[in-house]
Amino acid sequence: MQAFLDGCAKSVLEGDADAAEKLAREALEKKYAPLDVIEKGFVRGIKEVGRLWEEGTLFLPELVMGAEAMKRAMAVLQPALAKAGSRPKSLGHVVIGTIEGDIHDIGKTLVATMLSANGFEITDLGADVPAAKFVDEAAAKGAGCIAISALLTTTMSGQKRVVEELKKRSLGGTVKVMVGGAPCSDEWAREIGADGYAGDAVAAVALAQRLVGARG
Ligand code: B1M
Repeated sequence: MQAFLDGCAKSVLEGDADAAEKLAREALEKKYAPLDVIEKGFVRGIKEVGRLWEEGTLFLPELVMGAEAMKRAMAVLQPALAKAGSRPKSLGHVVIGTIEGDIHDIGKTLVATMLSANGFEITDLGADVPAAKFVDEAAAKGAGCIAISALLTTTMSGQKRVVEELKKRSLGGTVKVMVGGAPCSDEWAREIGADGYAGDAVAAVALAQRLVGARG
């Protein structure tokens, strides 16, 4: 199994989308747990790409190719992930998206899939979403929670704007806010008045259950 996971990480590191897709299909054939293959294989690869890019060993085209490989693998694995945990009853409605100015959507989509697989109804607004749009959608859908992803230190302040927008419309407290993404933390969530922070997709499910799951 470890050699297989190493191969998954390598396919992303080398920006080889065909290999990544092939390995994702192989994982399904071998009945490996999709979340393990994503987190311990492909995500390890994309994190290494990010690290090498930051230290100047890789360049932007290679970062883009790594992301493409990652997305091709995710496209194969995400439906299986959603099916694996599918639950008939809705635990509550979550509006999710990546904040304005930020196009990173791989982690957000993984979180959305995991929430859906665990019984939450999801409205996924995609990436580069203005603060007001989160609030508009939550109000329109009667959502109990807004989940905001931010991967850039320059965009995370947008999460605060969502909290402020909720307060402005007297929805603060009624609609819970959870934040996530690499630059975020528990401390950041507290600082901006969000209801919680989750470090990965599994933690995001637990947090959503705590914040809104009990409401039914
Ligand atoms: Co960019 N990028 N990128 N990038 N990128 C980072 C984030 C960076 C850390 C790389 C680095 O320097 N090492 C850096 C940010 C530095 C900073 O702000 N301090 C960076 C930069 C600078 C940039 C650009 C500015 C580069 C440029 O153009 N000069 C540019 C920004 C464009 C923009 O958004 N306006 C850019 C572009 C890109 C690509 C398009 C090439 C591509 C994104 C493709 C896509 O998403 N469609 C990309 C990628 C792939 C990365 C890295 C390498 C990987 C991100 C990823 O997909 N990780 C990233 C480095 C890194 O994160 N180590 C990097 C895998 C994913 C499963 O993990 O998203 O962390 P993650 O999600 C996790 C958790 O964080 C959590 O759960 C997920 C699953 O476990 N989580 C949540 C996420 N959202 C959550 C929400 C929740 C709860 C949990 O509830 C609300």
